Amino acid sequence: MDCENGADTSTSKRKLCRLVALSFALLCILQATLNISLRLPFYSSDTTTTPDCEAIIKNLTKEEDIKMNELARYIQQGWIYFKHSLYYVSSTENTWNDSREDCLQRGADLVIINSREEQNFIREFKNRTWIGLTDAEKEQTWKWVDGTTPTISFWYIGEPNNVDGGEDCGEIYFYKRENSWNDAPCGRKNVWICEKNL
Ligand SMILES: *[C@@H]1O[C@H](CO)[C@@H](O)[C@H](O)[C@H]1NC(C)=O
Ligand SMILES: *[C@@H]1O[C@H](CO)[C@@H](O)[C@H](O)[C@H]1NC(C)=O
Ligand SMILES: *[C@@H]1O[C@H](CO)[C@@H](O)[C@H](O)[C@H]1NC(C)=O
Ligand SMILES: [Ca+2]
Ligand SMILES: [Ca+2]
Ligand SMILES: [Ca+2]
Repeated sequence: MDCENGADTSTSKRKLCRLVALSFALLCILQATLNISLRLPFYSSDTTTTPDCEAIIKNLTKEEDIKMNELARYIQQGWIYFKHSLYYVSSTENTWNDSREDCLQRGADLVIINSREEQNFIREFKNRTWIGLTDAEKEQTWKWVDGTTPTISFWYIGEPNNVDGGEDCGEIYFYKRENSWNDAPCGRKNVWICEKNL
């Protein structure tokens, strides 16, 4: 990977190149730790361009090496990698607040859904799950746990409906449908999903 030299001196290009290198390294670690053979669609037809995992890992800077070790640890603990984030699905159920607290203690936060792809990825877990969405601060003003307003949303028809004035926490309820979000009482106990951005 020709990251450092050539005409590409602009920072964003270099950043992108670094990101690609890190993604390769991550795949290498996935391959090593899970002992699986990843068949990358864009490499399968041309084996000569398959990244040399050992060489790439040896070439990582110290900072990147620490980062990769951290990633490997998350993956060994059962986190799942998808599009530059790691996801953790709880094996127990808890209230929205306690679920969020668990995510924070894991160095993450409740999942923030930023795209249709991510929404459909989360639905694949096929469970009723808390997401990082709440209108507890101001009724009907929905905010993600990072304080942002949703740019894309997937409410089920008729939701959010704030039943009995007591539904301030977002969940994936009707996961069989793309539009699957519901507002539920925060004290309900659900499975939860944490997301750690990389
Ligand atoms: C590792 O770094 C050296 C020196 O920067 C470079 O020549 C080589 O191509 C790199 N190897 C890989 C696999 O990135
Ligand atoms: C949903 O979560 C509950 C609670 O952990 C679990 O018992 C159940 O098996 C899960 N369902 C699926 C489809 O994973
Ligand atoms: C959740 O936590 C917030 C802040 O820590 C608190 O203000 C709120 O009362 C809690 N809600 C519930 C339902 O426990
Ligand atoms: Ca996200
Ligand atoms: Ca509400
Ligand atoms: Ca509702």
